Amino acid sequence: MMRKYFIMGILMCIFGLASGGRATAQTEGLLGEYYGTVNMTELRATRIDSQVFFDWQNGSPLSGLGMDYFSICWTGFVTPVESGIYTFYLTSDDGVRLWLDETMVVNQWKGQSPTEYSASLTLEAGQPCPIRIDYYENTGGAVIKLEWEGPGQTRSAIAAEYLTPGAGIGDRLLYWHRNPHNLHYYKMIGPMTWAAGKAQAEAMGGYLTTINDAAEGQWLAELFRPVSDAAFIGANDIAEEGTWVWDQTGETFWNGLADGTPVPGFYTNWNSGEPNDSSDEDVATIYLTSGLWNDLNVARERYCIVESDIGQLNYDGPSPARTTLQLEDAYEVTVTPRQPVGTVQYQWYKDDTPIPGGTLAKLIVFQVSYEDAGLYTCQITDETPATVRTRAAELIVVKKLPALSVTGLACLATLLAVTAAMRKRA
Ligand SMILES: [Ca+2]
Ligand SMILES: [Ca+2]
Ligand SMILES: [Ca+2]
Ligand SMILES: [Ca+2]
Repeated sequence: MMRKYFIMGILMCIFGLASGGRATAQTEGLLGEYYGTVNMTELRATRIDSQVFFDWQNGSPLSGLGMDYFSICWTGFVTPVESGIYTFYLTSDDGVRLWLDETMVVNQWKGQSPTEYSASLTLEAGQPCPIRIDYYENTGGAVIKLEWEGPGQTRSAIAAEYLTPGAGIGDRLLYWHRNPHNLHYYKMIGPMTWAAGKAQAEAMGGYLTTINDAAEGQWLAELFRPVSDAAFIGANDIAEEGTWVWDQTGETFWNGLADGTPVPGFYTNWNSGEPNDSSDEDVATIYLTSGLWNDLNVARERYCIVESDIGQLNYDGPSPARTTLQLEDAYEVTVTPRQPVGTVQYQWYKDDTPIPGGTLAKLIVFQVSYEDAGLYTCQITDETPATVRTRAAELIVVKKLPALSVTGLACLATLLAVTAAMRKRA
């Protein structure tokens, strides 16, 4: 068994930045994540864009993406050579948001013909400043242009030499998102009932989110607003009507209806007139547009926000997800962790049995046999420590088809002709 698995590592090309130094040529630009929906879900492609200065008109930004109904997130850093006040200009059709130095400075997430927005910020020479642009295209023309002007810099597109790619945000419905304020991880699942969301959250090592303060609620609303208007949180009064508890700890934080009282020390953010227990409502949602809360019936289905205090790992793959091979072909399957911390360890499994020596990102099985058909998963672990068992990739093995020779084809044609002639006579 051991001999059969040849494992190859993926060459990790690290383009190191000398401390405080500029990016090397290979990494200049911003990381663009291209999504197949206007909600920044269904990640279709990532690439480094040397500039964000596009007018796709009625076309598509890349193959695999439609002409309409897509969204893009660009992340990275902008590093000026002179200190001073810089003005950033965004021209967008349709919606756009801009973050500079982790602060949202443009929030125009709406359908619109090309419209210019701007924001100014003091930058220091040689200091990378985090930048992020969210963009979506509905229908018709599609434009997104990022420009700047500042000391010794006339208004122009930000050239690649001032840009360094970031890590991206990933798919909101596939990835865990780390909150830089409390270092917890969050993921959106669903839509489903509150009870189903609770069960899945616990299976993932988390819980339906406890919103501890305004900062956490606001961060969640900004993060998941593109996906949905509202999502379930851990608040509920299932056990006792009017006694609102957080599911994670069971602690009571609110007593009564809208005219009730908060338990001292707990944060609450009910919408006006809520909770109202209208026709029996025992679980709470957060409106992602405003951050306000509402109680809802347990039978309703919504997206659910999962919070995790333990490290969580994002990954792409395994790729390909499904492979059909003939006997003796070679099988290759790869997983790609995103933004792991420190050294990453891998262990591949076939049908839940560890594969000896299957300990790198890429698994290769030379000359597959029927016994190799099955489901392949990989346990990925980093130094957070976070660990995840990936989705499964399926391998199907079929009989080796003999190559048809010219003679064989000629015989077949003759046979068919003779059969047809005999049928006609009969
Ligand atoms: Ca448009
Ligand atoms: Ca929390
Ligand atoms: Ca209730
Ligand atoms: Ca309500």
